[in-house]
Amino acid sequence: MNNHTATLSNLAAIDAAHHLHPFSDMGKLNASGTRIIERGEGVFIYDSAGKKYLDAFAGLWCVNIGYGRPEMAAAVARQMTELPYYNAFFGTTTPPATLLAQKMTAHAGPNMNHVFFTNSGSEATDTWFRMARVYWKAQGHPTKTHVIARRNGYHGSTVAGASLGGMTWMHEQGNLPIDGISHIGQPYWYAEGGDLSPEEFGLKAARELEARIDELGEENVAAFVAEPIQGAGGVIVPPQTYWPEIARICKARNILLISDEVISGFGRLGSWFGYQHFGFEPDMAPVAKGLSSGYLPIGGVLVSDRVAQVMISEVGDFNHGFTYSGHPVCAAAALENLRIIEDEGLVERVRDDIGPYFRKGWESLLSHELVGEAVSVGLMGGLQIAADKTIRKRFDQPDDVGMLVRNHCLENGLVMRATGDRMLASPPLTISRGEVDQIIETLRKGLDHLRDTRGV
Ligand code: PXG
Repeated sequence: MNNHTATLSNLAAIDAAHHLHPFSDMGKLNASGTRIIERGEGVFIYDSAGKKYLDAFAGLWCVNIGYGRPEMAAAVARQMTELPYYNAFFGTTTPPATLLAQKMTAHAGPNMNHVFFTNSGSEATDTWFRMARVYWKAQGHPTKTHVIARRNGYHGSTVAGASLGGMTWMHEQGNLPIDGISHIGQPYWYAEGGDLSPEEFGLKAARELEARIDELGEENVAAFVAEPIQGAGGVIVPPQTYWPEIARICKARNILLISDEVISGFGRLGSWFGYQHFGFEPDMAPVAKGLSSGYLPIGGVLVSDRVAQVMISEVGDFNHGFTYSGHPVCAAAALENLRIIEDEGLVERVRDDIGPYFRKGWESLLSHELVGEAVSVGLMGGLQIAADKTIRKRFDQPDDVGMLVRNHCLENGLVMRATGDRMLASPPLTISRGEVDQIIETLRKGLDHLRDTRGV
């Protein structure tokens, strides 16, 4: 055994001794041991025991072009050799950063022509949060500072990100949310729609925004933020009436509309951005994940002409930025990733071919007695587990049922994500039809396992 294999065989112990993981109960994790992922190819990943998994979650909603692309490695190596780092602070830029800003905005619609670069989605959240307040102050409205977000939304893990997110179990750690942020309800018809039709409930959920703005006073509200489809919250697809009404309210009350595109950007919904799928125009849009398919960390905020014009002509210095804003190697990776998405027509493929195929398979699970709802847009799917689907009754221990299905899938070589009693899928955009079939069949067996275990 050479030193390398000796270290590998010992990796779980080293990990338990030294590595604090994100969003994890470290006591439990150290006791059970971490799974070590060593290699990826296409939609598959391989662990240190050689076990192969179909990754129906694309890493963490991000590996849009699939694993193991040699073109990505080559692009990164080229840039590393040419110029591994330079900043964008003191009147300088690098070719990849500038070209990436051009390429991103080319897909973002006629009114979205600027980008501010960050390293992550959380930093993108902090960036638009500050920019929104700076924008209103420069416009002569210094009191317009309050930001409205939604319960069960997710916008990151920094102080502003976790505050804007609507996860109360995150707020409990670190005295959050910070001042100037409040939350309205989510458009989760299955759980909260009662006797209303989805369309009626969509309007009702949207009008909570109007009521909150009026309560706070329009002169005190800077912005509203939402994910086009809640991701971490459970792939909750809003009723059709929701987004048009939200867009109307933001316009009527003169507040900025922020579309969090960290998951929905770069093809996942069969459009370049989620707002294009739903047909509205945001004022700013944070992005990350699929921008580089996760090969290197990079994010940013797409900024509309309305906001950019004020930032450029009226603000002077915007005192905000990161050492690695527009990092040339990460930007080179993102450029190559976007080239692949364009050249392989992955956005159109999701919209016209594999997305509809996935939806057909996903909806076939509705025949299962424990499936109350199976919704998808493009390659983003949410499946509601129900104790009695005839009356939309959920299990008493939602986290347990989701985890049971998830673990069964994992044992059978499929990585899925469970949020409570919803199963989430978000595979690479390159997935084949046969691989989609494999997701559906393994998930169906996981649901059978839940039925048999629960004696339903
Ligand atoms: N906005 C959205 C909509 C996200 O999904 C972020 C912002 C923050 O991005 P960064 O790059 O800072 O993580 C995210 C991230 C999960 C899970 O369990 C989801 C995310 C992150 C971690 C876990 O579904 N999304």
